[in-house]
Amino acid sequence: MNQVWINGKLLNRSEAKISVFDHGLLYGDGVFEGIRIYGGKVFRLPEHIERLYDSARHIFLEIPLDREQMTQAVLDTVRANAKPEGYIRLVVTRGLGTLGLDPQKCSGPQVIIIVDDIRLYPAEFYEKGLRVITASVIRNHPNALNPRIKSLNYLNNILARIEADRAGCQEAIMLNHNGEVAECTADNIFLVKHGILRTPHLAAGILEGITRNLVIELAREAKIPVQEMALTRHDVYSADECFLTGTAAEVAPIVECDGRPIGNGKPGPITWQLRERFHQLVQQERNDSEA
Ligand code: PXG
Repeated sequence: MNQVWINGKLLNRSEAKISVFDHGLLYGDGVFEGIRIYGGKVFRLPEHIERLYDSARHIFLEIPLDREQMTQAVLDTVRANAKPEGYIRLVVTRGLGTLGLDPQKCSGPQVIIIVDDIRLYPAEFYEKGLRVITASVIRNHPNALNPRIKSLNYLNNILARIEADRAGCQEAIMLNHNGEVAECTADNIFLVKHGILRTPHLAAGILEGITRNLVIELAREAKIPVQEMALTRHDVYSADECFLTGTAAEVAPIVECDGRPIGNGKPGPITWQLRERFHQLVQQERNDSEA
C-alpha cells in the first residue's frame, strides 16, 4: 500500500532503497521538507516547494525537476497513498558519489517523496503544556551552516533533543552563538508578554518556519501586536506565555523552562486563541477540498 516516489518511480515501501554511496547518507549532503496532509489536501505546498528550492540553491544543488513538476510529483504520491491525514517527507540528496567529499563526482540529485502517518505529541501535552530546557548545544552559526537551509544535517538539533530527553523534558530551546533564543529542535518559538507576541527575528539564525509565518499572520489578523526581535533566556523565564510552532506540532504550549514555570505554569489564553485560529484555518482547507 505504502508507495514511495524515487526519481520518478512509485515503489513499494520494501523496494524503496537508496545507495549506501549516496552523499545524503555519507555527509548529510542534501535538503528536505516536512509537509502535512489535512483532509487529503497538501497544506501550504507552494511555500514548502519554495523553501526547498531556496535551500537547494544555497547549497549548489540543482533539482532535476522544475517547481511544477515537483508539485505534481508530490500530489501524485499523495494520491497513490490515499492518506487523507498524513505527513510528507520530501528529500533531495546530492546523489551517489565516491567515499570522498567531492560533489563534482556525484551522479546527480536523488529525489525522494515519502508519505506516512503523522506522529504527534500525545493530547495531554497540548492540554497541560510542554516542559523544556535550554540546550548546551547551540544552533548552527549562520556562517557555518545557515539554519535558513533545511539541510539533512540535523546533528546539533539531535544532540539538543537528547539533552531534553535526558532532562525528562519534551523539547529543548536552542540558543544562537550570541546566547540569544533561536528556536526549538524542530519548531520555532514564541513568547507572549503584556499581550504582545514576540518571536526571534530571522537574523537570530533560525529556520523560517511556515507555521511561524502563518501564526504571525493569524496574530496580526486578530490585532495581536507581533514583534520579531532578539530574545534572551530572561525573556523566556519572565514571559506570560510561551509556545512552539511547527508542521508536526502545529501550535503547542510550553509551560516550564529550565525548571521555572512560565506565567502561571498553564497554557495561556493567547496561545489557545492562536491554536484555535490555526485549527479553524486547517478545517476551512479541509472543507474547501471537499467542496
Ligand atoms: N525549526 C526547525 C529547525 C525545524 O526543523 C521548524 C523550525 C518549523 O518549521 P515549519 O515550516 O514546519 O513550521 C522545523 C520543522 C518533524 C520534523 O517530523 C519537522 C522538522 C524537521 C524534522 C522533522 O516533526 N522541521
